[in-house]
Amino acid sequence: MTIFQKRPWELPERDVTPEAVFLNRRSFMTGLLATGTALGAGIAARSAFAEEDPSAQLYPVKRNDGFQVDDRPMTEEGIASTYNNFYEFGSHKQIADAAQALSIRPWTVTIDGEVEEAQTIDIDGLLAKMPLEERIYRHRCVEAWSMVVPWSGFPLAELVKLSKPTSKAKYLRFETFHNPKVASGQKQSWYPWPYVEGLTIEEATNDLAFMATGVYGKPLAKQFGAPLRLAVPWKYGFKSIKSIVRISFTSERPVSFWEEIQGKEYGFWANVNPSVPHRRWSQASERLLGTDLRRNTLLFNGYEEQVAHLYKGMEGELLYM
Ligand SMILES: Nc1nc2c(c(=O)[nH]1)N[C@H]1C(S)=C(S)[C@@H](COP(=O)(O)O)O[C@H]1N2
Ligand SMILES: [Mo]
Repeated sequence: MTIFQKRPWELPERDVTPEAVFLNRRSFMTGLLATGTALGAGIAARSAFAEEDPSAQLYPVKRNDGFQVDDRPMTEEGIASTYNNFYEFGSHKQIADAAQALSIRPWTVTIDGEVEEAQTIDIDGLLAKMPLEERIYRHRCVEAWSMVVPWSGFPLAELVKLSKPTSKAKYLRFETFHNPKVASGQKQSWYPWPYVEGLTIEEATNDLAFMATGVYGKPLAKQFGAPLRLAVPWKYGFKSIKSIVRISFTSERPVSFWEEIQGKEYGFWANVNPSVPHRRWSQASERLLGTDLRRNTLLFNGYEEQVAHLYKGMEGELLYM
């Protein structure tokens, strides 16, 4: 298979041009035909891994009807779980099989920085403590595709409470695992690994900010960012950092992975706004993953009512990139 090694920030572009979408699909189909057996093996391996997940018996969890999407259909699991962005496993969308190499037990999350006391929490201990629920969220990638996903997990605000931040804590800095031995993308030294993202403490304690631990009524499959990923649906998808190992409370605004690579295109705020184009393409509409439908993109991805107040008086900031 030919994989063109472009500079990372050029890659998304092929997804926003119709020709590129066609080419992508065709190469995906060709790839499927060519690797039929390997893919079959991958699916078998995936379900074996799923059975080993010690949190499997926690799911499905009760749906919170306060978080529904009624303007578009839910994305099929088979689509959402085979078209992913997870650069640790490759700068293309078909990373699901490669991601199975990630070991998700034991898994700990370290909480440090501006907190009363730093702590390292075991994921299963955390899951036992947190109020798990299911929420259906929109997800809008900066590359102008989108999906609707039923996440399971708990409000990030609960984890903030557990962390006991000091009065100096203004931001949360999230970090993904770093292990080039299993994640071959992390051997590519031009990326500033590990993947980092950040939120203000006001954003993190907003009701919509969610820590996903499951999806489609099961523990998160690895390609979704098992065992713990962020879901901040009013922001472009790259803010929703996967496979988190560390959360630091800081007084200074953290620099996120994409911001460090290409700050002119990917900023800290990254709130969805159809009328503010990316420097290289329009953000006015989006392709619904797994369909040929396009929809007009919504301000704050349809969550304006819940989050617009967070940005009052910040007109000077680059809120929408
Ligand atoms: N660690 C890490 N987190 C990540 C990414 C990544 O490459 N690495 N990609 C982001 C991007 S651009 C998107 S759109 C979503 C994709 O999530 P999905 O694959 O579950 O659809 O994950 C985000 N979180
Ligand atoms: Mo994305």
